[in-house]
Amino acid sequence: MKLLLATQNRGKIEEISRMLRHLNIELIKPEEEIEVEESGKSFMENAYLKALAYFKRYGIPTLADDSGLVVPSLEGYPGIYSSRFYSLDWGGKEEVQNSKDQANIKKLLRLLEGSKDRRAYFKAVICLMLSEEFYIFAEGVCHGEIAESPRGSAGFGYDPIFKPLGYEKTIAELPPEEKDDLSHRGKAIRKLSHFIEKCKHSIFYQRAHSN
Ligand code: ITT
Repeated sequence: MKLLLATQNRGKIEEISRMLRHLNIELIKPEEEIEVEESGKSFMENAYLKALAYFKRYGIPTLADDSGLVVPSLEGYPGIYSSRFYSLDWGGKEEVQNSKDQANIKKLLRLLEGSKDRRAYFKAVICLMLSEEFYIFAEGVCHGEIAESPRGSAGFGYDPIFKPLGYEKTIAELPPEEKDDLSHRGKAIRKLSHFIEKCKHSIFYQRAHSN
């Protein structure tokens, strides 16, 4: 079975590949960037839009992840805008100096300066599309709080400022496998991996008959 990972985010590719390694399926990384207008109002809608765009281009089972960091004291921002939070007018734009991730982090810390309520959660919705008519979703959430300053170098995105519930360390200070155990993406992927395992042979069967 081939499974296309419908994302341009290298951090996601690394994590999802690691978590599906045991299934022994061929994971395909997109060769070209497909422009997807993430016009949905929820993680679920955007995960669907990404899966559909890549499925239409490649025609093989496709897995898309839409995810982000939700901060209740900031009206839920960055939320579905997490990857381009730095560029939003909401909260004031942040200039990109080194990387977009760093600009996002800088903006979030600025907006939370002096704030006592630093609760936050990561959410991931994953869409597995087997055909344009047959697709399923799984979601995962990871609760925690925003640290006062960035620490650690593992992971990507907001990991250096996110402390999972019960941890003093940020996710970027944890080994990758520990992130997988507790992360939003890990939880969502584990819900789906049983399904992928069960259907991987029926997909071979369908493909053999369609050729
Ligand atoms: P694709 O759309 O190509 O998958 P993207 O990075 O734009 O890549 P999203 O629109 O889903 O993906 O935005 C997700 C953003 O949320 C991501 O860029 C990070 O800023 C943040 N994020 C999601 N999961 C994260 C994680 O595990 N650790 C840190 N930040 C995360």
